[in-house]
Amino acid sequence: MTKFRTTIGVFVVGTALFATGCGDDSSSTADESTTTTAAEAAAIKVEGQWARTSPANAEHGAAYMMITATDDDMLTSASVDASVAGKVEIHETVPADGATGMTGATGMSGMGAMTMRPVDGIELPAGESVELKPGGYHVMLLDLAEPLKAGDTIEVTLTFEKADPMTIKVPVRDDAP
Ligand SMILES: [Cu+2]
Repeated sequence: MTKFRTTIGVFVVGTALFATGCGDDSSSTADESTTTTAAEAAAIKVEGQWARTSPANAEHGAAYMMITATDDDMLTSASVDASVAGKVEIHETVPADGATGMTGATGMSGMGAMTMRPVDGIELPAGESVELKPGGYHVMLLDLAEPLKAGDTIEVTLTFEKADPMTIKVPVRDDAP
């Protein structure tokens, strides 16, 4: 009887120590401070953010928004949780054949082939609203964990040259709001 109790006690203590040692596991629940009140004092304002739905099997997605900085700043990077996408880049969309000078071909500049490329960042001149939109700058979500679906909301963390990083909630939509 005594020996039995001792065994139980050791087992419980051992379990408690093990749990403490692993306190930094991934089961942390999202805190409830999800309102946007913290943004009031920030030097950066983000509006109209949305992410485009991906067709089934799409590996990549994009997020758009309007960013206004009170002081000159620069959007230098963005990130999302690994459960959303494996990698995030800041992209700009440019004509695929932008370097060629097709002089004289007026009126035919409509739907040329477009491509996109990573940029080091996006300049945010003081007081000026800079728009990330389809066909222009965007936050590129690479290697999506699963396709983006309308009604979903993803969290995107924006990093700036001067302002503090901020995490915004980005609704997934079929079209621009
Ligand atoms: Cu892109």
